[in-house]
This record gives sequence, structure tokens and C-alpha cells, in this order.
Amino acid sequence: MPKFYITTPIYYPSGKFHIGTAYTTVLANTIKKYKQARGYETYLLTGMDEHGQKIQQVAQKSGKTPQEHVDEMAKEAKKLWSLMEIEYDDFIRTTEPRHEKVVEEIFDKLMKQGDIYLSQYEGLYCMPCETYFTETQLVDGKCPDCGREVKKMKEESYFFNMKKYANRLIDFYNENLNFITPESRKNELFNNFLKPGLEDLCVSRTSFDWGIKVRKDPKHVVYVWLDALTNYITALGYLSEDDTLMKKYWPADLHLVGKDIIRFHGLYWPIFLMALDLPLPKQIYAHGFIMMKDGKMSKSKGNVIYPEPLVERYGLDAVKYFLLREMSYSQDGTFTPEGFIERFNFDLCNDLGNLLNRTIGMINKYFKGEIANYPTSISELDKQVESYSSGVIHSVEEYMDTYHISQAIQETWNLVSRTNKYIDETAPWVLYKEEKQEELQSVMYHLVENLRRIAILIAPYMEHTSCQILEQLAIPKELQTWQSLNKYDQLKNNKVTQTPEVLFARLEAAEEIEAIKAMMK
Ligand code: ME8
Repeated sequence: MPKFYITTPIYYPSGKFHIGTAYTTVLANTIKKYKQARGYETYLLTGMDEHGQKIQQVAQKSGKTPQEHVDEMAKEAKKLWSLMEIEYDDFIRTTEPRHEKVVEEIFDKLMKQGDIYLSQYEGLYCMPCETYFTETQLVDGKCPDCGREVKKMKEESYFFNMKKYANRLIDFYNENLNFITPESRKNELFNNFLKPGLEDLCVSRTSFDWGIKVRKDPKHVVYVWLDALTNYITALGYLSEDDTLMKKYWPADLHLVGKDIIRFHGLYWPIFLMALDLPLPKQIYAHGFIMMKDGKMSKSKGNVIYPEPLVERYGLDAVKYFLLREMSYSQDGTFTPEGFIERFNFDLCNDLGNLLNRTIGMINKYFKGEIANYPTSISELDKQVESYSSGVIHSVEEYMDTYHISQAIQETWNLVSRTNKYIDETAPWVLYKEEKQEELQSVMYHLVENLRRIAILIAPYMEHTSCQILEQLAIPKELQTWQSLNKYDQLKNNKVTQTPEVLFARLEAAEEIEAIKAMMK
């Protein structure tokens, strides 16, 4: 069985997770479910990055020890992922002994082989990002990642000798053109960081102590990126007694990250792996950001939106649909209450929901709920619809295989629209009136068949809706699988439900827009 190991970033438990964090995780889960449907054995890793100065500060503010704080946050995070039905296989926390022990060993090993050396660091430090920058990397004198103030700081630190490996990484980039995707992000890394020459990376701190101690020099704690990135292998049991998963799943097939942390994943992580003599991940995909009308989400602007109230009010499938649809492969996406309600009312309620309802209504009215077998003769239009639908399956697969999820969804909705149009074109009510029994039957068959296909295509991200459609149409189990997508003539005397349920009830737009605005904090 082919295998697929996919990871999300491990998130900082510095505050409640918002829809940005949820987006990456939902995307990862969607890719996992898709791969499963295509016959892969999958492993999805997520978790939390629990060390560092920021966490220490946040805990202090709320009168807790850092450990108490992260323990609470881990519970919260797991609750959220359970609400969002994220089927992770492991949740790694960097404060767990299984991780800490291995990071200590890795640091030791890299020190012994001369990749890590002691020196003095003086630089411009961004506290929230826990990163030093050079003057030239700043944007308008501020942190290029988060836009906040930086501070000049100096401390004794251990450094990782990046320069030693830089050429090997350049070669690797040149030989593996899809290593970083989208290409624009790869070019950014290549031109802005690799070409001008990589700086050595500071990998320890003495200015705070909430971290993994360097064994040979315990006044230092391991700088958070060496600690954080290694989660992808410590979770699999690297250097531990049981390394079955490591053998089975490493190298990762896909590290999914946001564009803010591509630098760490695309430059430092591969070099750490080279130093450890481990194979590099197959691909890193850095997606864009969910933006708000007034720019980035931030508590100070009061425009942060959290997934829980949205899921509670509109259901999980609608939230997943919106997030995945709105974020294109390489650009940022925008969350607006208006956009959310519009997609709900148009795409989900009008287009998909009505298609199912109309179809079931007609089959009940015209054929007492039963559609017969594949028609013996079909019209030109039926043929066209069949081949259109097969074309959609093909392109959805292509898009999903390359993680263009938003485009895959658009393609699927093209099929929804095409099928709605097919009803208008064939005018079944006229066929009924004119008693064109066979033609009418063929139209009904094709409607059900398209809906069956749509349900299977949306299953990786809209599981409930998919199940509801398949159930209401009484599709047998063996015709609910991805493998059955291409079979167009297998339905036999299907008896659809007599009491169709509405998939998405139309919302009162103005009222709901206000409700979502009130959710923003
Ligand atoms: O960076 N839109 O953790 P983090 C889309 N601990 N995605 C968003 C987003 C937004 N508005 N905001 C956040 C860290 N994300 C490190 C990672 S990994 C070894 C260590 C997502 O809590 C996106 O995936 O700041 C981004 O890369 C990640 O959350 C940053 O999470």
C-alpha cells in the first residue's frame, strides 16, 4: 500500500487558535482524507510548539506556570480539533519527554560533529517571532514576518554552521524543482536567502529558560526552531527505542505550512536533516494567509474570528467549504461575513441543496421514488452530461493531487451548475406531461448519478453533506467509493428517500452578517 505522511506546523499555544490555524489543519485533514480515498495509508501529524520566551510571558501574565498554561492549551486545542473532526494520528507536544530527550541528543550530536559552535550574537530581535534579523531583512525597520518592532540584543549563543551546507541545499533545489511550492515562494527563498549566502543560525538562548536545556551547557536552552522543526521526526520515534513509524513514514510526503514560516522549513529544516544524514521531505507547500477586510487578523484590531462560533451556527461542512474554497493555491484569501453568507446561500443552499431536493422531489413524483437501471437508449445531451462529469472527475483528481483544493472545489461546483442546467435543458416536467417515460427516466438516472459523483468528490472536506446525499439517494456502499466514480451504469432500482431533508437552509443575509460581526474579537 502506498504511504503518505503529512504534517501541519506545530502551533504556538500563545493564544486561542483562530481560523488561520484552523485553515492549515483543515487543509491537511482534507488532503489526508483524499489520499485515503485514493488507497494510501496515511499519517497526519499535528501538535504544539510549547517552548520559548513568548509562552513563558503569556503564562506569567495569567499567573500560571508555563507547564500549566501549555497543558490547558493542549486540552483546548484537542477539543477544537475534535469539534472540527480532524483525524490526526498523533499530536506532538514539544514538552513531552519523547521529544525533549531526542532534541537533547540531536543537539549533542550536532555539537560533536562540529556543526554547532559557541559564539556571540548581536542582532535585531523580534520578540513575538523569537527571531533575529539582519538590518537588510527588516521591512520599514520592522520585523519582516509580523511587522512589529525589533530590539537590538546581544548574547552568548550556540550557532549552527549553515554555510557548510548551503551549496548542497542549492544543488538540492536545482535537482528537485517541486521541493517548495508554489514556485513564487521557492524563488523568494532562493533569491533572497540562498543566493546572497546563508547566515549561520543561532540555535540557543540564555535570555530565558523555558526550553530544552543544552546537556553540556545547561545555562543555554535550545532555540525554538531547532526544537520545533525536529517534531516531525521525534513524533515518528527518531532515535528512540521504537522507530517503526520513522522507518515506515520518513521522509514526509508533505509539510504543510503558512507562508510566514517557509524560511524555516525551506532552508533550515533541510539543512538540519542533511547534518543528521536523513533524507529530506518530498515537498513543502506554503499556503497564503486568511486576511480580513482591514488586513491581518489581530486582537488589537478586534477582527479575529474563531472557528467555534461559526461551526456552531453554520455547521462544520459550511465552514470547511468556505475556508478551502476562498483560499486559492498561492494567494491570500479574505474572510468577510458577507462572503461567508453569500457562499452559504448561493453555493451550498441554492446550487447544491436545491439540486438534491429537486431531484428527489421529481423522482418521487414521477416514479414513486424509484429510478430504474441504466437506460437502454440515451440522448445526445445525456451523453454530453456523462462526458462532462467524467471530465470533472479527471480534473478534480489532478487538482487534488497537486493540492489545488480550491480549484478542485470550483470544478466540482461546475458539475453542480452543469447538472442544474441539465434540469432546465431537459425540462422533466414537460417530458412527464408528454409521457416520454424513457427519456424522463434517463434524465432522472443522470441526475442521481451526477449527485452520487458530487457526493464522493466532496467527501474529503464535507463528510456530513456527502453522507446525507448518498443516504437520501440510497446509494449502495460499493458505489460510494472513489474507485467507483468512473462507473456510470451501475445503479439498480435505486429507491430514494420519500422525505428529503434540506442540506442547507437559506439564511437571512443581513441578520447573519451582523451575527458574524459580533463573533469577531
Ligand atoms: O509559527 N491564515 O506557530 P504559529 C492562514 N510554532 N494560516 C494561518 C494564519 C492565517 N491568517 N495564521 C496562522 C509557528 N496560520 C511555529 C511553527 S512548525 C515546526 C513551528 C497558520 O502558531 C499557518 O499555517 O504562529 C502558519 O504557518 C501557522 O499557522 C503559524 O502558527
